[in-house]
This record gives sequence, C-alpha cells and structure tokens, in this order.
Amino acid sequence: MGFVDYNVDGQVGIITINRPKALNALNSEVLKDLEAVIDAVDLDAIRCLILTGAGQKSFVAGADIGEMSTLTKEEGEAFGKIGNDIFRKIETLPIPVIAAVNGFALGGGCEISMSCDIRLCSENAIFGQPEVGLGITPGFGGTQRLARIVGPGKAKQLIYTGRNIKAPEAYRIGLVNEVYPAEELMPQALKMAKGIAKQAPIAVRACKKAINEGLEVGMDEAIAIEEKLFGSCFETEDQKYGMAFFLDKNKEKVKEPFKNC
Ligand code: DAK
Repeated sequence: MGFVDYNVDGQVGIITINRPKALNALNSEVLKDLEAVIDAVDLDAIRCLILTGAGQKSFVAGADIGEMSTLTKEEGEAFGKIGNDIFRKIETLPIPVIAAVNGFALGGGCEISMSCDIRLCSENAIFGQPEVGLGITPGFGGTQRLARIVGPGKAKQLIYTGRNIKAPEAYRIGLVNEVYPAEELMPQALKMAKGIAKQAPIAVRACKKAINEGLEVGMDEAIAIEEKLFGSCFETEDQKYGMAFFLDKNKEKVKEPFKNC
C-alpha cells in the first residue's frame, strides 16, 4: 500500500513506513496509509506487530514540515487529531507493538515510537522532540508520553531544549529497551516478537490492557482493573493447558502452541 508496507512472518506482522526520500516523514498520505494498514491487521492470526522505517538512515524524521508549514490554526488542529487518533490506535491495539527504530526518530517519529509498547533501536538511532525550534509544541502526544516514559524532569529538559539524543543516552534514560548494531535490529525485533507470539495470547492482551489502563488511574482502581483481567484468563483453553503442562510430571512432553481461546 502506497507509503506503508505490510509483511507477515508467522504470527508477527511487520509494518514499514516507506517514504525514504523524505526520511519517512509523516504527511497526510503516510498517515492515511498507516491507518489503513493497521485497520487491516488480522487480529485473530497476528499476535505481535513490529513498526519500522524503510532504509538505513531513518525510522521517522517527524511530521512533514513542508506540509505543516502552510497550515492554518484549524488545519493544524485537524492534522494533529489525525496523527493522535492513529497513535492512540497503535497504543490501544489489543496486541503488543514493538518499534524497531532504525535511525532518526524525531518529533512525530519519536512520538510514534512512544505509542508502541516496546522500543528497540539501532546504534545509529537519534531521538528528539525538536518542535520548539520550529515554533510549535510536540503535537502527537510527545508532551504526554515522553513524561510518562522517562519522567517529567527529563522530558521537560528534552522538550524545552529541543536537543536530540543518541541511542546510548536514550537507553540510559529508559526511552529505549535495547540497542543493537544496525544489522541486528530487525532479527532481534523479530526474535522478541516471536517470543511474545509464543505466549498465551489472551494473557498477553490482558497484560497490555492492565498496564495501559492501570497507568491512567489511581492504585486502588488499577488493582481492580488487574483483578478483573486476571480473572478473565481463567477457564480459557490456554490457562487450562498452560497450568496442566506445568503440573504434568512427564518431563519428556513438548509444549504445544497456545490456541488463543
Ligand atoms: N519533513 C519533511 N521532510 C523532511 C523531514 C521532515 N520532518 N525530515 C527530513 N526531510 C527531507 C528533507 O527535506 C530532505 O528532502 P530533499 O531536500 O532531499 O527533498 C530529505 O528528507 C533528506 O533530509 P536531509 O537532507 O535534511 O538529511 P540530513 O541527513 O542532512 O539531515 C535530519 C537529517 C533528520 C537531521 C534533517 O532532515 C532534519 O532535521 N529533519 C527534520 C527533523 C525534525 O525537525 N523533525 C520534527 C518535525 S516536527 C502537531 C502535530 C504533529 C507535530 C506537531 C504538531 N499538531 C498539528 C498538533 C509534530 C511535529 C514534528 O514532527
């Protein structure tokens, strides 16, 4: 599809933003294609997604500055809403999404990576929210998600100064989970995604929901959310099989794949 490719490897879906001439910057067309690809993911078959950028140099170099430069206030708000709705869709997808950040993740690029559950990056990755240098605020959730991931102090420092950071610093402040040599990034992302896909899917989905929804509320409510989701796993085929397998003393037995029911 246009600016966004979609490939399947077993139970893992790989979404690639493919506009390398503009370092995969997000214009309206890219956002439209991205939404269509996400909407078309077969959630009965796919258990984990990887989001990456085409080429060796950039994950996503931000929202398209050329397109944004002539927006009116109303158009700017509308553009922000399109991006925010898609990023929120990624964040709340029932299955986990891993961002494989292969280079620049600036502005909207850093923001889309933060709407994913896990960020892995290459050694040449560069993260930043340079918007204040362009006369705007981060508009795709950057002020909110960066503060939640690295804490308000670090987030404010990065956003107010517009300073870009390299992979080791992103790792040190907890913005990325792991850093790999460029050629190992996709194999490692795939290995992690397949490892997730092997777990009981109902339980993995419940964990994502519990963590995301629990972070939005106070601890009492959060624990109640966890209790409900914990309870929802019982009587599923996967729970019965997973526990029966553990309790079976026959150590020769090989674990069957979970059935997602
Ligand atoms: N937009 C459009 N084109 C871009 C781009 C971008 N963000 N980033 C790079 N490109 C294009 C360049 O214009 C160039 O195109 P040609 O000249 O070849 O046609 C091509 O990609 C290659 O880029 P460079 O020649 O600049 O490559 P370099 O290696 O020299 O530099 C760079 C790479 C990533 C350091 C540099 O390209 C750069 O600084 N890019 C801009 C990075 C940036 O500032 N990103 C943040 C954008 S602001 C909101 C909604 C959303 C947002 C804000 C508000 N609301 C409406 C509420 C989000 C804002 C942003 O993301």
